[in-house]
Amino acid sequence: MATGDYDNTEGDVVVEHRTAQKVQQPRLYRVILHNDDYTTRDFVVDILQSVFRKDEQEAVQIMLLVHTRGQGVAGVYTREIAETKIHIVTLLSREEEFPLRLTMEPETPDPDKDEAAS
Ligand code: TYC
Repeated sequence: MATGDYDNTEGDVVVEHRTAQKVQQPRLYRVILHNDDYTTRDFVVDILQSVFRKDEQEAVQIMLLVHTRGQGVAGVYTREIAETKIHIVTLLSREEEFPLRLTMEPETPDPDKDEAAS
């Protein structure tokens, strides 16, 4: 190969080094906390700190938002983590005989669904 032949005009074989790589991002889900009249504010702030890893200030903010608006986002996770957190909080809540309810909803679109198709 001619030295300095960077434009490959002499017809040398050029090896393509790029590799086709498509990394699928995991689908994310919002865990929604629902208001009720019986669960104590302290319990909600506690689980937001211990299960959803919020600091006290953010935990109080989320609790008050749920209390006034009816629902709010406790966190965004992959499906299994969201399900596990809902399960743990529901168990802790029932131990205290609170009716606290949590649901989850997709944050990101289903990658298997063709968005162009209607
Ligand atoms: N509304 C409850 C009360 O006044 C507090 C509360 C907040 C309950 C958020 C549930 O998800 C909830 N004790």
